[in-house]
Amino acid sequence: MQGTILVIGASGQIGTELVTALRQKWGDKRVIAADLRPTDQPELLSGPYIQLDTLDRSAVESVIDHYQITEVYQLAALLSATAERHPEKAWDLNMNGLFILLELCRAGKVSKLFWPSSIAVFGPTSPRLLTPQRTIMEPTSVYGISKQAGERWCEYYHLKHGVDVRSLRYPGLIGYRSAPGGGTTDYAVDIFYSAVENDSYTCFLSAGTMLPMMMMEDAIRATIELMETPASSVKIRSSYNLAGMSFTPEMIGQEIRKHQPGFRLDYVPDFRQSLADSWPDSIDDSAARDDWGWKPEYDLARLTEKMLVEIRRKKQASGETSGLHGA
Ligand code: NAD
Ligand code: AKB
Repeated sequence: MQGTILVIGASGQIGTELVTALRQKWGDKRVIAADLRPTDQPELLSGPYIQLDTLDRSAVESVIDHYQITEVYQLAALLSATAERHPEKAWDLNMNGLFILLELCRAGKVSKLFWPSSIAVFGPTSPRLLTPQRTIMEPTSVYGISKQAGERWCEYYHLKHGVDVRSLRYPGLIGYRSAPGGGTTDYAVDIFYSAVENDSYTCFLSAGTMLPMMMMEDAIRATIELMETPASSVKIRSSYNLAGMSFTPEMIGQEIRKHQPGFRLDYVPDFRQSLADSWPDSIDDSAARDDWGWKPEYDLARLTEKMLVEIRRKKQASGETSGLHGA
């Protein structure tokens, strides 16, 4: 990679981890982290961090010029649950945030763009099991509609203008370094914090809701691997299906009980249930495997162990820190 990278939406769940991984690879100064919000997170402040509204085209362009940006990761979006509450804002951010970047690529200001899609592009009429790369896609959520439209725009800009845009349909992402924001799959992160803190959890999805999921480390690796693939091998310019594992809340509960036998799981489904019910159970990601060698590393057992160990470690460290402050 030559030049400088800009990550927009850097303070979010994925951004925080992606900035860390990119800085480890390319150095702190070559990765510019940007978000609407200010931050006090040390991992984001290890290199340049700027406050930026991705919907302000001239501000985005100035940043690209100033830092001589060659690659952009556009992560700013409203996720599924928040988008249902704010449809207009979601459409504006999820669409125009992408559109501005596609236009800047077309104008030759940026040479490569990453934009994430989601399993939410599928809907109740898509095949639920091993949902294929190309199939019926009739999303019923505001978020899914915006992601599907975004995919079409990405492919259009590639075919019509030769824009080098790359995308993954992420499943629900699970990590311990950063908190999720406004998604339907967030329960699969919350459950681990609650298990460590309270040995119990009340889930907003029903016990048998099967969804595609992935450990954050796998998702970050997939993102960087896709961006490093030679352009000629990136055959899909809408977005690649990407799979890690599939499980239900009850299945994570059983896995947690292997480490905490007394763990209690209750269910009070809310409006997010209907979003989850419209999404696939599992994903066929053979195109990603064939085109650029994708292979996940984490299964549910490994993910559960890692989440519990790391959250306990974090809790212990913050307890030790607050003890020091209190002394
Ligand atoms: P997040 O909500 O945690 O982070 C989004 C970030 O964007 C936030 O820090 C927010 O402050 C920032 N932002 C919002 N409006 C902005 C604006 N106008 N200008 C600049 N920044 C702005 O989301 P995430 O989980 O990190 O997801 C990132 C991307 O990945 C999104 O496009 C999302 O749809 C996609 N995705 C995420 C998941 C997942 O499980 N986390 C799954 C599928 C797809
Ligand atoms: C959400 O639940 O909204 C996201 C996603 C699957 O896109 N995690």
